[in-house]
This record gives sequence, structure tokens and C-alpha cells, in this order.
Amino acid sequence: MDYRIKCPYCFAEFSHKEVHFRMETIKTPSRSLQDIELMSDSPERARLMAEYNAAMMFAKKDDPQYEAFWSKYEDVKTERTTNSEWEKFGCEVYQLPIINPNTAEGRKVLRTNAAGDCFIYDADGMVTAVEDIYGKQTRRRVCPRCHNPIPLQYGKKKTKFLSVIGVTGAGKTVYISQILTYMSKYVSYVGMASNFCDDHVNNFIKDNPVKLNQPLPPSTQKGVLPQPMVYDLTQIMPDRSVKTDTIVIYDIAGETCQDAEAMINYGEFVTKSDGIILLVDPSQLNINVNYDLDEESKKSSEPQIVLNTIHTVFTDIKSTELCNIPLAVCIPKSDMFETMLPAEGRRDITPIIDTFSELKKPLFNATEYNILEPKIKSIVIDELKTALRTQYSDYNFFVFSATGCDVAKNENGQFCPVMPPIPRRIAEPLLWMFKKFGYIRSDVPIRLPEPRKLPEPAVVELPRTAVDKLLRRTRTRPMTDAEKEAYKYELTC
Ligand SMILES: Nc1nc2c(ncn2[C@@H]2O[C@H](COP(=O)(O)OP(=O)(O)OP(=O)(O)O)[C@@H](O)[C@H]2O)c(=O)[nH]1
Ligand SMILES: [Mg+2]
Ligand SMILES: [Zn+2]
Repeated sequence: MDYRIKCPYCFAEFSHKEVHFRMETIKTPSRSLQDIELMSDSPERARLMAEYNAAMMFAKKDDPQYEAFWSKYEDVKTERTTNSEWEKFGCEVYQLPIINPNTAEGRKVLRTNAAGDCFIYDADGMVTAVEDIYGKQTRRRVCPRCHNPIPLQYGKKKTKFLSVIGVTGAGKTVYISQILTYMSKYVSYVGMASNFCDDHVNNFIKDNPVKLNQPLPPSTQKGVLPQPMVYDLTQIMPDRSVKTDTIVIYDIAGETCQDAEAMINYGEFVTKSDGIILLVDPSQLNINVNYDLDEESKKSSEPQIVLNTIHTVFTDIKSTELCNIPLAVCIPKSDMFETMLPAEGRRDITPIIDTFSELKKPLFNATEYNILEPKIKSIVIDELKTALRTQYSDYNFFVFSATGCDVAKNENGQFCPVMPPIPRRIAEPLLWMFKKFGYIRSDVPIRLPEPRKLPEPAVVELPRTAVDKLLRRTRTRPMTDAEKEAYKYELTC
């Protein structure tokens, strides 16, 4: 079995057998190289030299490949060394020695298994660990190109990459924090279970709390890359087999989305994404809100400019072609304009339950969404609609509130939720994305932002009678209103 892995940092693709490992053994040579070199030729000198060379392979140091990857970001490596790791190693995790098991040098310091290679495989036959000559095992796989950590289990399942973008202050970090917090609840709405694959998810939630009277997260710095969040989603299929997919979510700083150059430098994640969740701040749609986005980001980042930028950076698309990446266009902070929405927009999404088994069905609730859709569309400004229509082929509009309540400044001028935050409809764009990825279907066809093109002329062919066949003719009748109406929806569920 050859597992192909796509690095969630640099997007290099490689076989599971090509991974490198961060070692858990750290050595310091007993003598310095200078000391050894000054010694006269002797067996002792040779022994010390060999010991020195082996120890240097296990010395803690800054890693050139890792440093090269992070050099374009603002000197912040968001990887976190835990207290226990500090106690154990006395250095950052990214300074641990790295061994490549596919070199003669690497193999010399790793234990070989009965099959003659140095890998330790799991029950599914994927390389998960190696053991060094000192008897220490490590499961710390890293990408062979950028030396960033590959999460446990990562690489076995099909992976989809999802970026959340939008101007500074649009609410991306608050949204992601809430989505991650409530992930298992919402994926259970479509009969799925979720598991996160490393500590980054927990760290993200801890670092970006959304709690009553607690300050909401500060603005994500431009040029800082937060760790990708990796989730496994498991589904029981109709034939009772189990299917797992992996999704990786990226929180991208607002400023990164504002010009094409920054997007190419920092936003590679956007261009490599399988889906984009775009947050359009309500103030960008002329909705009355009680705060001010900073002038700079308001001007330079009208949502249609962000859309142009993305369209431009997807370099394999001609400027005249539509970009077919699934795009969920969301208006966040709906708690601030609730009165503009019908009842469906003021409450959370509802799962679809099988009346017989009482289990939740793997379906996007389009019946509910379709009621809300025309209202959201009426809030969206024409410039944005035009940009979407002329550049994107697969998008829908959403509203949600990540806090479900108002936020107010505390005595230090930081925004805090004024009530226990209970999010509303945050999962709707995500479940829509799941439908686009083919994980689930919808209960009825989803209403489109623009009707599909009607046939010209708008007629329906009548069944051919024997006389028609004889006369080799086809007869038609005009489409009914109901038949035309179907063109406002997707073709299938
Ligand atoms: N009322 C309300 N305010 C929200 C909501 N979500 C976010 N906000 C407000 O928007 C501010 C910015 O949210 P962030 O999530 O930090 O914005 P961001 O898009 O990550 O911004 P950058 O990191 O600068 O790109 C928060 O401090 C809140 O004041 C919401 O659901 N309701
Ligand atoms: Mg942020
Ligand atoms: Zn990589």
C-alpha cells in the first residue's frame, strides 16, 4: 500500500515512506571537534571522531529546511513546544534532530526491522515511526521538504483544504474558534463523527476563547501563519462500512487577502484550497453596525476586490474563465442585523431526522436554507453579486453569528461577548462545503444565487405519438411556471 501525503504547510506531495523524523534522542559530543582534530592519529582519535559524528546527527539545532519555510513569515513559528517537551528536550520541538531514513547516513543510526527497512508500520501499513540505535522510538513525522510536522494518522485519507478569508475584523478567528469548539456537535447533524489529529486545534481554541465577558482574540498578524487545523471526519456508509475524510482549515490574516502579492506570498493556502469560506463584514454591505472597520481595510478590501485577487492568483484560470472552486460567501455577525432576517435566520440550523430510525440523516437541510436564501441575497450589494457572477461558478450566500449575541468593549477597550455565546448557523457554510466535497447530499435541490440558464426557446418536448414518428416531427409546448422555477435550484440533491 502506498499512501500519498500532501503536506498541509508547503503542499509538497510524497509517499509515506519518504517522511523524515524528528528524533527523541538528543546527544552532545563528549569532546569538541577542535580537541579531536588536535589529537595525533590513534585508535582513540578514530573512536572519538566516530562518536562525534554520531552525536552530531543527534544534536539539537536550527534546521535549514524548516527555517527556509518560515523565513517568509514574520519570524513567528506558531508551532508550540509544551512544558513537558521543554523539560524532556531542553529545546523547541523544531530544534530536535532530524533524520532521513532514506539515506545511508540515516539508516546507520536507525534500527532495521525484519523486512530490512528502518520503518515501523501501523496496522494499515502506513509508516508511523522509527527507532534509533539508542532504542528510542519517535512518531514525529515531518515533511521531507519543509520539515513541518505531519499530524498523527495524516495521509491515510483523502484530504480537503479549506481556507477562511475576509478583511481584518470580519470575524474569521472568532468563527473558526467556534466551529472547532462545536465541530463534533455539528458534524453529528449529518451523521458524522469528528476527531482532531494533533494539539493545534486545542491550542487554537484556548488561544482564541469566545466566552462570556472574556476579551475576544486580537487581530491575526499579517505574515503570521497560524497552524493548519486538521480534522478527521468519519461516516458510516449505507453498506455499514466506515469512511473517513480529512479536512484541514486555515485561518488567514485579513491583510493577506487584500493584495495579490501578499496572497501569493502568504496565502498559498488559499490558492491550494478545495473550498473557500469568504466572510464579508456587514459594514461592507452598508448594514448599520456599531463599530468601525479600520479605514484602510474598508477601502482596499471591498469584497469584490478580494474576489478579484483570488481569481487572479488561481493562476491556472484564464482571466475570462469562471473559477469553479466552491465558495461560501458569508455575512457574519448576524446578531447585529437579525431584524432583517426571517425566523430561520435568527435560529440555528436543524438536522434532518429519519422518522423511523430517529437517526440524523447525512443531508444538508436545503428546505430551510432555501427559505433564507432570497433574503440574504437581497442584503448583498450589487457590486459583489456582479463580481461573483462574472468570476465564480459555484457559490452560495450564508449568514451566521459566531457569538449569537452582542459584543461590547470592557474597561480595557477589548470586545467581549455580553452573554454566554451560543453560535447560530455557523455550520451551514461548512455543511454546504461537505455537500460540494461529496460527503453528504441535500434533502431537496439547493436554491442557487442565480437561476440556471433557461433553454431557448423555453419549451418542453411532447412525447412523440405514432403520427409524429410517421411525419418525423417533434412537437413542443411552452414551459409552465413551475418548470421554469426549477431552474432557480441545483439540478440534483
Ligand atoms: N456581534 C458580533 N461581533 C463579532 C462576531 N464575530 C466577531 N465579532 C467582532 O469582530 C471582531 C473581530 O473578529 P476576529 O475574528 O478577530 O476578526 P478576523 O477576521 O480574524 O480579523 P483579522 O485577524 O484581523 O484578520 C471581534 O473582536 C468582535 O468584536 C459575532 O458573531 N457577532
Ligand atoms: Mg484573525
Ligand atoms: Zn511541507
